[in-house]
Parts: sequence; structure tokens; C-alpha cells
Amino acid sequence: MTPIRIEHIELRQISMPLVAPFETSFGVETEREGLIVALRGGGLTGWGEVVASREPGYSAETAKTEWHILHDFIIPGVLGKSFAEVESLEKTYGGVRGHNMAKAGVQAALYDLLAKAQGISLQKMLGGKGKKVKVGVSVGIQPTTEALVERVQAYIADGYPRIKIKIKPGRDAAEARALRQAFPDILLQVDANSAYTLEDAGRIKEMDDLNLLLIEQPLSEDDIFDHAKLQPQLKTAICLDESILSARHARWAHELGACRIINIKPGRVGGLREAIRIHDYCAANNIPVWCGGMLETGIGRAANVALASLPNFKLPGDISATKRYWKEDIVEEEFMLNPDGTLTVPTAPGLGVTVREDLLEKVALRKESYRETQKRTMGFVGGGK
Ligand code: OSB
Ligand code: MG
Repeated sequence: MTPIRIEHIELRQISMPLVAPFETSFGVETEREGLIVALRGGGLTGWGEVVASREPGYSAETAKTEWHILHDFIIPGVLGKSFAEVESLEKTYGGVRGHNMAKAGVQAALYDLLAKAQGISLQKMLGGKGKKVKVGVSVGIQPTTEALVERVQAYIADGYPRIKIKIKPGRDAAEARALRQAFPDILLQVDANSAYTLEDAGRIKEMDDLNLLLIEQPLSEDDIFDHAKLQPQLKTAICLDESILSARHARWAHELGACRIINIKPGRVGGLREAIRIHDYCAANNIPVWCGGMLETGIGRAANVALASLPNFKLPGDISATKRYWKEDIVEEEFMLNPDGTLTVPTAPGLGVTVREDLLEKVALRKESYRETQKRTMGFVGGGK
């Protein structure tokens, strides 16, 4: 294809209230405060979501750090350049260490733009297949075990075929056991978001006889090594989330025996391209993967659904229906749970969703617009108003 020149970039920091607070071992989120990137060129607009949130609880990235990195380091290298594929975009920020969420947001926008220019869906561009993807729901820590059982009952009634619960020390085995007793046959898994250390192995083993699909990220985010000591002590598969930032990390985890399953989030690993590299490595090494979620708006959700249609996404993703997150989403299309526990993969060009730019303007806390002309006239190094 002919390269597309990035003539105009818009960055917005948004704040959107969740339908209900989401509590994890690292804190409570009541709204999503992320960034939305728009790349404009060739008469088209590509959209991407930066999945960082207000606080550095899940990872070191926040909406503000990613704004800084985009504004000062990534956008200046992208504005005015022409791209025909994503690999050359990756090269423009090859000198920026870390900040995978910022990189993933621009990269998703370029994927959307290039797919639209070719008139093909993101699914097709990524190499995904099939009309639907299997999904589950991630349930935050509830005030009591009874409330949790009720909440899960309601999600099962909605049609979710797989339940994940958030756990932390003191709110773990008892919760998981209560759910297993109430729902003997459901697909159930737990996510600790790094809340334990290797000394807690005994406590983690209390969940080993509950027929869980997996235990997600029990130990520190930087600790593939101790996960390799924990996995052999468990029958249940460990799944790594926070610890896997690249395909190299996936290889380390596999070679060390630190996990048997990997959760892939494009934001955490620096973009859809690296997500596919991890997918391919895992496919070649018999490691099932699934698509994680970061409470995305419809922009990030559309990309996740397309990604989750690649063949080695063997387990249901944390990609729930729109209404599980938002009263009002910033895309027109609503993702709805099909009766068979799936979401339908969009087929229209690019992400296949239509951004409601009026609403986006309303939820924006901060906005900056970057144009090539300003870059020339303002001796622009970082960005211009
Ligand atoms: O660890 O998977 C996680 C949400 C925010 C930060 C981390 C995680 C999560 C989820 C939510 O579990 C998944 C979703 O988007 O539904
Ligand atoms: Mg997780």
C-alpha cells in the first residue's frame, strides 16, 4: 500500500465513570482515566486507547506519565512521517525505554488508520479468524463473600460462561471456595495482581483443590524467578499478566517453568504487534493464551476483540459487554454478549467502531492538537497548542 502521512495528531486525557467501582488488590477504580490518541492523514482517522489509569497501581504507568512520554518523545517522531506498516512506527520510538501503554495507544491508532485505508477489518489485518470470540467477566473484590456470590450469580444469569474474581490476602481461598460450592461447574479463575510473596505459598495452595482454570499473577510484577519456584508446588496453572512485557519475557517464563498460561494485553506489552509476537511464541510452544482487559472504552475493546480472534487465544478473554463497564460509551456500537457467551468481532474497516467525537469532547479533561505546520513554525520539540 502507499504510505499514509500523519498530518495531524490529537491527544486527549479522558475520565469516564464506571457503572460500579472495581476493587483489586492494588486499589479501587471508580472511573477510567486514560488517553485517546487520534492519528489523522489521507482523509482518514485512526483511533487508539492508552490503557494507563490515574494511579500507578497495576504498573508504573499513569495517564499523566504516558501523556508526558507521548507529548515530549513519541509524537514528535511520528508527526509528519509516512507509514505503510506498523514495524516502521515501532522504530520511531525505539529509543524510548518502557512506557508500553503509550506506545500501544499510538500503534493501535496506526493499525486502525492503515486498515481503514486498505478497506479491511483490524481482525483481517492481524490475522484473526471467525465471527465471535469467547469471553468472561472479571469481578472486583466485593464488600462481603455473600455479596460476591450474588454478584457472580447475576453475571452467570447474564450469560457469562467464565468468571474471574480478584483476590488479595485475607480475601482469597474462602471466597473462591464459596463460589465453587455455589456453582460447582462454572469456569472459575482468580487474579491476585501481585499481592503475595513466595512465603505465602501455603495460603495460595489452599486454592489448589478448587478446580480453578488458573491463578493469575500471584507474585510481584518483576518476579518471573519466584513464579518459577511457585508453579511446581501447585497443580493449578499459574497465568502471568503483569510479569510479561514482551515476547522475550514469555520465553523466559516458559523456559523457567514460571507459568503454564499467559494473559496478553496489548497495552502492557507495547502494542498489538508485540501481542502477536507473544501469541506466536506461545502457539509454537503449546502455551494457551487469553486476552486480558484494562476496563477499556469501546476503542480499546474493539482492538481486543479483533486480537482475541487469533487462533491460540484458547481461553475466554476479559472482554465483557459494554454495559458491564459504561452507561455511555464513546463509540456508537455496543458490544453485546451473545447467548453462547461470545462477543461478535467487528467486520467494518479498521476497528469497526464509530467514535462519538461529541461525547469524546465532553469526557476530555485535557486535549492537545499537533500539526505539521506548527512543527515547522514553532521550532517544535515537544508539542504545540
Ligand atoms: O489484572 O486483569 C487485570 C483491570 C484493571 C487492571 C488490571 C486488571 C483488570 C481486570 C479487568 O481484571 C478486566 C476487564 O477489562 O474487564
Ligand atoms: Mg490480571
